[in-house]
Amino acid sequence: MATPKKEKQYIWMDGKMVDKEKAVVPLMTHALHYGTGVFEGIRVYQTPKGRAVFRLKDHMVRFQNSAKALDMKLPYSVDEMCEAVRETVRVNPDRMDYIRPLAYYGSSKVPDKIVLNPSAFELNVAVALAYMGAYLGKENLEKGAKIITSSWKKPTNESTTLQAKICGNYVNSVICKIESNQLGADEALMLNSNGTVAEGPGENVFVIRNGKIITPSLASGVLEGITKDSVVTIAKDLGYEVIEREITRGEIWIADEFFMTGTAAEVTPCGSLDGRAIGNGKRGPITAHIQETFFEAARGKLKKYNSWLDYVDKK
Ligand code: PPE
Repeated sequence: MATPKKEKQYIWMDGKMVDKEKAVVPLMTHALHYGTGVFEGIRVYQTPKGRAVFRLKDHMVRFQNSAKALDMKLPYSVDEMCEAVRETVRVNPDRMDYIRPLAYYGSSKVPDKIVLNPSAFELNVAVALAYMGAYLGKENLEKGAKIITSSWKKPTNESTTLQAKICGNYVNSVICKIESNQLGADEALMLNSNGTVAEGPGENVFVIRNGKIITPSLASGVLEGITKDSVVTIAKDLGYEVIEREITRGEIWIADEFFMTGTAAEVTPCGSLDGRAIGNGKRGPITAHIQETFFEAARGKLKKYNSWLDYVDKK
């Protein structure tokens, strides 16, 4: 393949680099009707050594695991998917900071069929790029986001697997997101059906009380966040105690600090819940410490976390 020109955009589709305009899917795609796709979200950061993909392998391992939930047999290995991602970043414009791998059930192999069981449908895999910027607003990275408790609950661990990033699961997140934005908030806080705190529509959550950092475990109905894992590692390295346990909504009102983490959200402090200030209503000192370290690590400024970065630009 000739090296594509930089100003154009490309999407990797089933092993080939395709012009973005030509990367289209048929209307009778199974995933469009039933949400039978799995996806990832990965950041690309600018570093002194060019662009770097953050924790690429960990994301592609999770991608393979998500696929298992829908009994998808991906025709590409983790290493092959990592290379597909690197190549897609290389051929696309520099400003694209977010990677979206997607595997989905496509067209029926039996003519004219549309049925729930996806076993007779093609399996397609793609890697696309997007521009994300600051997910909950640039100013909120300092000021703190406004969040509300969603009136909708997270699906339970009994109704689906929340450890997999299944497209259809995200309808719940979309409903919560619409509700929070319509009520003037930046983001929703989702409780589980036990009434304890789960996570945001696309973020894990952390509460800080008396210098200790607390985050819900998988049993609360949360995704195994890769940013969460990075933040836990950083927090421990900085000497903080990190505890995984259930969190109640009421605890957030008496917390000193509260923040959300995610690939898109990075480390975003939250200043208020349901109109009431959390702590002093601003980004707190521990959140700031962790956030600053996280950004330095992601931007290739801390040797210690260099193994988290996959440099894509050949120098
Ligand atoms: N919980 C959920 C439900 C979730 O979707 C994400 C990622 C996280 C936690 C944090 O996981 P991690 O990215 O591995 O730290 N949400 C992705 C999708 C966001 C979107 O709007 O789309 C993301 O951040 O890329």
